[in-house]
Amino acid sequence: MAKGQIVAGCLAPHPPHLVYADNPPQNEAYSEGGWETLRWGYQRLARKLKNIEYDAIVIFTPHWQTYIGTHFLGLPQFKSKSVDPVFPNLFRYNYDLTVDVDLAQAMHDEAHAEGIITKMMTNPDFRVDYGTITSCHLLNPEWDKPIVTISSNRNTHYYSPEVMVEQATALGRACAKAIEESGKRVVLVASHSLSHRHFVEEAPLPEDMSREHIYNHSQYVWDMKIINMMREGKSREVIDIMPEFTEQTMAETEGGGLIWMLGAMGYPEFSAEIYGYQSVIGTGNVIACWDPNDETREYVL
Ligand code: 2X7
Ligand code: FE2
Repeated sequence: MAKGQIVAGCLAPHPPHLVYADNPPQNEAYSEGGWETLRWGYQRLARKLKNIEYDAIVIFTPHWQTYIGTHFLGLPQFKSKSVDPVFPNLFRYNYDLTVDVDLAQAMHDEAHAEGIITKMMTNPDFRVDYGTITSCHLLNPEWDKPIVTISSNRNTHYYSPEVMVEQATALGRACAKAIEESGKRVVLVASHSLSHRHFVEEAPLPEDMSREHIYNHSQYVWDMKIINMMREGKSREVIDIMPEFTEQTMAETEGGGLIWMLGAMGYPEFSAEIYGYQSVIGTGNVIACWDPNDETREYVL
């Protein structure tokens, strides 16, 4: 059997606003659009993924927060309605998704062997978080690939951002090993924004783009610093300054997604493809892809 491999790694932010703005049949709310820079960027990345042969999407989400260990979706199907607890006016999404349980179990076992506390989620009534649903919907609106969702253990809050770096790195190493041994071709997804200071009052019309802007210039400067490092292929340096970035910008990197993904990919030294940057309720969101294939890697933006 050929060795499995990671065929792409995506940094895929999950503001539910982007799904709301797209008006897919699965979502109950109706919008007049909005946040096109990110939505068009996502559409372009989704077209790229369509041209890559792969077996499963493995997604790490900060909105499935676990306090004891790292959990993996562990049943072949989950079907329910996902409602954003903060924005139920925008996101009430009926999902019906399939899970690659063999791959999830293999990752669980490898992570356990690394000394990480792990658990398979086998409650059929478990409600999948909106981070998973949003990023997966925008990257693959057809939902024609099975997924594996990995929870985010709250290391940053229990201990420190430095402990998060160590734990998420170990998890990335374990997942990479499981993928290699599975023989599968896998797309990794770190589902989160960058800087995370946001507004405190919603506009009467959420998609009123005259109200959308960053709320703090230093957050923007930090985001640009990180994005430039991604462009320059400095992924190890991105991880090195992650604790400081996370603390200063309240960044959603606190959940460990990017650390996990870049660690699993062996800290790529090639440029990340950038598909768009825009604020959503003031948070900083970049869509980026690390394509290990020299022939298909592009300069997008
Ligand atoms: O979860 C989110 C997010 N990360 C960014 C923006 C808006 C809402 O929800
Ligand atoms: Fe979020």
